[in-house]
Amino acid sequence: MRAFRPPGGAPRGEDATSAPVVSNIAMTPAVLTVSSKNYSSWCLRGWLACKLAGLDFVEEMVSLEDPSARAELLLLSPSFLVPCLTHDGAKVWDTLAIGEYLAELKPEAGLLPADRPARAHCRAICGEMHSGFFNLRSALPMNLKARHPGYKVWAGAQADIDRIVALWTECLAMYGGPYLFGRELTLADAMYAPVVTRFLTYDVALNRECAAYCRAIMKWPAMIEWIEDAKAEPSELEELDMEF
Ligand SMILES: N[C@@H](CCC(=O)N[C@@H](CS)C(=O)NCC(=O)O)C(=O)O
Repeated sequence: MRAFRPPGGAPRGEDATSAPVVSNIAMTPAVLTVSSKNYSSWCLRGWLACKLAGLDFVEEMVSLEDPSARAELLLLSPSFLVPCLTHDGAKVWDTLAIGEYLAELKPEAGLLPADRPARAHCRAICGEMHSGFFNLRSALPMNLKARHPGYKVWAGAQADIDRIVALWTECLAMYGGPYLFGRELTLADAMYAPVVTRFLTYDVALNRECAAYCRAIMKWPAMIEWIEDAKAEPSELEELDMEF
């Protein structure tokens, strides 16, 4: 595990004229705590959202199997879950909340579409991912190193796949692609990126539009970077029967 930094960084604003305080703030980057890059789909989402926002951040990698790391994580993230973003006195330990925090912090980055109905649509499909698709998430866990050609998907997971294909197809038709909300990546693409990798890992057949969308996401430089790191990770879980 890499060392933790104290949450929040230097106190600010006590003496606005003090040069050392100002330079200290500038030197304190945001910290995103993540776990396995190969298995942790929520960490991938949070990390992509930070990249999309253009946030200056450092990664802290924790092993959730290490008891001392878990104890430290509990101090940092009351829910015991990662990803957790620590930035400028704020501690955010839920992926959707991280996305909303970043959208507020960096409105110019366009994590949420500018158009109000599109923004509402984007929030709705992000929420649907965050709170749903349990069958897909448990039956087809993210594993970036794996490939399962001809994988047999059971009916419950297929219903989730059908719903995702329907909502992607609708977005791609409404906003013109190549991303879910048009020409620019948004939080929705970060939320569904681990679904793209699952579809590739488990050889899920897709319509032409959705297959093109998957290709576009796999070309996103941040995705390429994360996947390279994931493939270089030494640890492998022998059995994985639920989303991690
Ligand atoms: N709803 C949470 C889910 C986060 C989550 O389940 N994270 C997993 C890793 S992907 C975790 O921290 N699990 C804790 C553990 O395995 O003990 C979010 O949106 O961030």
